[in-house]
Amino acid sequence: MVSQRLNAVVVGQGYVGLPLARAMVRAGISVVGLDSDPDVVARILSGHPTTDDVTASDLESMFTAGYRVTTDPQVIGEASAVVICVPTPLDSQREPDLRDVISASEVVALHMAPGVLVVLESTSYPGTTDEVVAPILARSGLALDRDYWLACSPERIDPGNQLHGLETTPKVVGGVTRDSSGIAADFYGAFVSVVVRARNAREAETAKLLENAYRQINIALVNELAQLCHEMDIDVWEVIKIASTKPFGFQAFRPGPGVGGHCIPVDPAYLNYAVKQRLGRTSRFIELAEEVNLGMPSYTVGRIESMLRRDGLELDGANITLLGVAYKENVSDTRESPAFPIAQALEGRGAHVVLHDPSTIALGSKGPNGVFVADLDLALSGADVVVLLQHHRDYDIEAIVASSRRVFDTRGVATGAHVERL
Ligand code: SAJ
Repeated sequence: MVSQRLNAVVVGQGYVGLPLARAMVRAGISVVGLDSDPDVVARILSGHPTTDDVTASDLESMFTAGYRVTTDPQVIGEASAVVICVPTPLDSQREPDLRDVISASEVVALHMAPGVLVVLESTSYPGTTDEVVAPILARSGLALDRDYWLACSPERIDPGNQLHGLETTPKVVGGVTRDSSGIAADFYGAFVSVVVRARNAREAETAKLLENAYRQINIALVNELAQLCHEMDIDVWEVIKIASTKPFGFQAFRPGPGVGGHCIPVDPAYLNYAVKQRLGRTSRFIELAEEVNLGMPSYTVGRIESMLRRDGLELDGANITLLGVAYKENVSDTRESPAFPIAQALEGRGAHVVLHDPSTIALGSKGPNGVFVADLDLALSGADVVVLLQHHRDYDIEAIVASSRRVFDTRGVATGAHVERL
């Protein structure tokens, strides 16, 4: 049984780890956030959350309830549960980069004491918990299912989602053994309303990748449909609106300028990697979806060019304003944002690019291309084309249209004689 020390260490205090720590604190669990980045720890200690989903007042309440944050891994030795929430990006070859998972597991193995449950929440390919994390923890000399337990519980945080939070989203848990599954399910049951017990870690890992491959593929479907409809002079936005009236068997996805974030463009590639490694072939669906979605930034640039050319203008020398640097609406995170490849391509064609986003964080993380302008009116003034990349709630679309010569709308929300939609 997990030792009675009801306390937890959450490794990684980013968009997954910090909301997780908050949920545990709210359930009365004593929580320490452990992050290897001193800047992250300093930022949290100064009362600034690392994710939009946790507010400064949440953080204050967490500290009042005893939450601590540190870079000192010694805290692992007193924990009854350690949850690993570190990034699992792709490397330059678009293959899984498990360096953070490996180093976090090594730190846990070095400091863990008997009676601890270890959980991997980072999204990874089937077999990561069993074949990467488990052997590292075994180096501790402690015995699985006697001294410690190991499970996987893939994160399901939807950044910016006001409706579904961690506590109210069913939590999948899969242990490397039956005992570990049970222990992990009991642990999560203390602060999540519904725990879904997978039979093992692999099924839990694969379920997560299905969830995100499903989104990537369906987004690619409507991105391709948008291009086909444009050429057939059919309004894809109306088509999706009509199809959405079907109350069953259809979920609306919408075209966009590209697929960003640290999940949808990344996680399916982890599944494809496992398929390649184990079966020596690839998932054609995932590869085609990647090709379509990764092609959307250049398709968007092509449409902007056509729009200018209809008025006798060229990209070269044009003033273009991009609205929305974050990777999706109403978030400030810019990871994998399509704004960057679009800005780079436009500048490569000689355009002068201005970028705007309502969130200062997004502005602070400027890419190598384009000039950030914090004031919207200034960003709009003089633009030959204003491109709406993200439909942030702070944007008054009608006012933007009224202040622009031309608007290229990639989100299907603007109307007007000088507005063109993706
Ligand atoms: N996008 C479209 N069209 C759509 C939906 C999304 O172009 O119809 C774009 C968005 O603009 C964004 C990208 O795709 O650039 C990803 O958006 P997303 O909302 O699908 O992805 P994330 O990464 O913000 O959050 C998702 C979660 N989203 C939902 O379930 C709605 C969920 O899949 C995961 O919990 C999370 O990734 C994760 O952490 O895996």
